[in-house]
Parts: sequence; structure tokens; C-alpha cells
Amino acid sequence: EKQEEVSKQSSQHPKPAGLVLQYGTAGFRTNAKHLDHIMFRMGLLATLRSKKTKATIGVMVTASHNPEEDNGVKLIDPMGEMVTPAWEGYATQLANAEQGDLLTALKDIIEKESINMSQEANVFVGKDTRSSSASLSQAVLDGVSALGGHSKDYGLVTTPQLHYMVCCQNTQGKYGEATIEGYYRKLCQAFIQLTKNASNCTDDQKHLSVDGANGIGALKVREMESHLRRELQISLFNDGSKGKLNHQCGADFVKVQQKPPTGININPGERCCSFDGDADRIVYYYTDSDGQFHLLDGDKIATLISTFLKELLTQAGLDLKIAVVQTAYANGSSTHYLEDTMKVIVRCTKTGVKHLHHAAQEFDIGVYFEANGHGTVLFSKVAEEKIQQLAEDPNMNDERKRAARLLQNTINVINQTVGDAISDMLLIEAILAIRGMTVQQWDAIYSDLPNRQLKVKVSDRRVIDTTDAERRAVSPAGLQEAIDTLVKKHRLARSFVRPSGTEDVVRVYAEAETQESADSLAHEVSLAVYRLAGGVGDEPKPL
Ligand code: G16
Repeated sequence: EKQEEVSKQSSQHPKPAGLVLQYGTAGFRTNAKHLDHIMFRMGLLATLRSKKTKATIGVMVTASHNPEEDNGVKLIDPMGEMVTPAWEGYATQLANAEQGDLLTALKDIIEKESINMSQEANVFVGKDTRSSSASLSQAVLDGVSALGGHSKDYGLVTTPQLHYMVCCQNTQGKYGEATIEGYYRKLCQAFIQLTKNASNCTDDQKHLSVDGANGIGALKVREMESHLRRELQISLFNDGSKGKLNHQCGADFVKVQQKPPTGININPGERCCSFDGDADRIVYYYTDSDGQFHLLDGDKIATLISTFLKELLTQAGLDLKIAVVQTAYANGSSTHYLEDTMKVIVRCTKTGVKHLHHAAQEFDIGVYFEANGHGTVLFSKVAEEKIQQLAEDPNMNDERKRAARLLQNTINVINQTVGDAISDMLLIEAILAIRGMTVQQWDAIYSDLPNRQLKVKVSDRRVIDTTDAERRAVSPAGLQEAIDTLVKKHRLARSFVRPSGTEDVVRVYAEAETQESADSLAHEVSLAVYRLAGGVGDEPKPL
């Protein structure tokens, strides 16, 4: 009878014949008008995944940093992490099965995974503020009910909030309470405990300007504010009341354009940050008295956090292995600083938090950040236990105990399930307050190499294949050789290209000793991509 129900319901969410979509860096993502059938089918898939794991699964409807007219879906596994790669394959099969083949595709997954269809299923659903998100999340709920699964609709939430709920639910509350209030309470209590360790913090230092990207993050910051008890005083800009989502604002705009968002009042020297459209990324910045813009991206955030943690570990006398995980986009200066000055282990993975998250799990403490501001910190079970033992040891001296308690509250302010702009913001604000550090002092830890990111349109971006954590292109023929030759013409230079997994473009990254050099290298490499990988439209122009 379930078959009939699926057939009946799926005819309400038909797949346009011939449409093929790939599971990208963080799920399916494209213009919202192509996504109704995808959402219904991801509801089906999440239900199967829930039956298979005997746990609650999450489905988030969002296209994060993409423009308002796009949408997408992110699938969340039991511990709050991104869905496991094997199931990304099933997601693609199910998404692309023609209408008449849907039941067969579904049965194929059930058989391959030996899923017990009489097992109960639970799916948590959330959505961002896009105008298309309401009907698309309804399509997900329809998919869940077609297979007889239970669902809970959290409505408007940030992506990391939904990840958090899933983890709380599946740990029977050990990670926290699976409610929005519970989330604010846990994070804000930890933040307030941490800031008690800051001496003489003035109101000026407690002030932060936040660019909400006209998205869900803005709504949630507003909701959280009262829990902060003025220990953090936020001026919120781009709160969605007039501007368009991610348009000339938000973390992706600020990072890629290397300039402040529109819609924010920025006074020289003042600390500001920007969220992205689903509040899983954050970048900081300020302008100096000469009006020059200074960006503190994911690399600077990783450095600040890992320095803080390393100091606490030393004070606590704990021997735990700490590492920082980055991607090819990490500024060369950050990698040098982390390896040579801070002497921490640095790993490089492919783009996509799922890869960084996985690599970070190999260490006692894994700090992972993409340069675009997506990241968090993972603590192993052993690390958490050792910290707790120390904090509770009656024979321990005060300094070690204080450090252990700071580590405990640090763990509690962090959302370990995924990068979380709100949680990262609270952690960064607490660290700056405790260390009595200004944003300028933080910025001065190391100087970024000038860099440039560009996009190139090609007819099929899949012609580009990469290796070595995306740092080298293996196809099309001749492209890597061309890049190597161009890089040699510049000092301290590095460049790579990769197909985006969220937009229909090829991304180009270049860094070099001067901005002029980075700009011209990025342009030259863009031209090579355009010529060798089937560029469409006008040839890339110099900056
Ligand atoms: C997603 C992923 C990130 C990735 C970004 C850009 O972020 O979660 O890990 O860095 O896309 O990916 P790509 O370069 O492949 O387009 P978000 O915030 O857009 O969900």
C-alpha cells in the first residue's frame, strides 16, 4: 500500500522529464523552480535513511549563499553531520529517476541497504527565509508522509540549528535540548560563563555590528539577544526588513569582493561580522582610519581559536593533539603561521565541510575552517573526558582548574555538529574579551598574501577534474601546465581552479606577493580556463 501512496503523492511532485541534477558540495542546489520533485524525493530518502539508522534525520531547505531565486537541500545524518557519501549517490539516483522509474529506484535502495520497512522513521525539517522555501519544505514533508515516516517541522531555522536539533534528539538530550530555546540557553550560558573571565571589558568592547545577509541569521540573532544579558551588544544590519537576501551583503559577498556589505554603518576601527544566507558561515572585518578594509576570514578565525585552545591546553597541563584543517583556498600566510610559528598540525582537504569535518575527527581537538568562514571545532570523547576530570578534580591547583573550566565552557559554546555563524560569533567574541584583544591585534597575528577569486562560465564544468585536494587539475589536457607556467611569472604565487558544487561556474583562486600580481594571475588563469575548458559568453576581462 506504501507503493500506491508513493505513486499517488509523487504525481503531485512530478519530475520534469530529462532534467538531471547532481548532488553538489552541500546537496542539490539550483533555481527553485526545478526543485519540487527533488524535495519530495529527499523526503523519501530521509525516511529511508532514518529507518536504516534507526535515528532521526534532518532535511534543511536552503541555498545558503546563492541568490534568492535559487534553493537547495542539505541532508543531516544522526550525529548532526552531513549525510554520508554513499547516500549522496542514492540521492542522485533518486533525484534523477524519471517519474515512471521512481518506485524501482526506491526499491533498489531498500534492497541494497536491506532496509526494514516496518521500522519507524523520524525526520526533522527546517527552512530558510527564501520565498520558495515554504512550498519546497512542504514537498519534503509530503515525501516523508508518503513512506509513513513521522516528521517535525522546525519551520524557520538556521542550517546549524537544525543540525544541532538532530544531534540533541539522537543523543537523548545529552548534547542539549532539541528546541530553539534550548539552543540559545546552552550557547548563551556558556558565553556568559566565558566572559566572566574577561576583566575590565568596556561597553565599546562589548559592541559588535552584524550583517545578517537579509536572511534567517538576522531573525535568529534577534531571537537570541535577550539571552545574552547585554554581555554582547549587537547592532543588526541587513535584517531582511528591506534588502534582498545575499544581495551586496553577507559573508560570501564580503569574502569574495573583499569589501564591506552595503546596508551597514561602519565606523573606523569597529568590529563587524557578516553571516551568509543560512548562517553557517561568518567573516569579520573592520576599516582603519585611512578607510582601508581589513578582512578576517575563516583562516584568521581558525588561527585565533587554535591559539586560544593551545594556550588553555598548556595552562591545564593537558597533552591533547590539536590540528587545523583547511582547504586549498586557505591563505598561504595562514598555513605558514600555523605550521611554523604555532607548530600545530595542518591538514588540507577538498572543499566542502563534510571533508573537513571528517579530517578533523582524527584528532583530540580538530579546528576546521574554510577560508569562506565555514567551520567549527571538534573535541574527541577522550578530550572531553580528560577536560571534565580535570575541572572536577578536588586536588587540582587553581590555574589548571581555571583552564579546564574555560575549556568546558568553550566546548559548550561551540556547535560541534557543523560550522555555525552564531556559535562561532559567540566563541570569537568570548576569546577577544578574555584575551583583551582588539580586532586590529587579532588581524596583526599574520598578514594575508593578496589574493583574488574569480568565476568563469563554461558549457560543462565537469570537464575539469582535480586531484591533490583540488590543488591540481588533471583535465582538461594542458590546463595544469598552463597554470604552472603562469604561476612562475609571479612572486610568492599560487593558483588553482575547480568546478563549483553550488553554482554553475568554475572557480579560480590566485594569490601572490602584491594585489596587482594576484589580480593579473587570476585573470590569466581565467583565460586559460575559458580557452581550454569550453568557456561561454565573453572572454574574461582584466580586473
Ligand atoms: C557550501 C559548502 C561549503 C563550500 C561552499 C562553496 O557552502 O557547505 O563547504 O565551501 O558551498 O562550495 P563550491 O565552491 O563548491 O560552490 P554554503 O554556505 O553555500 O552552503
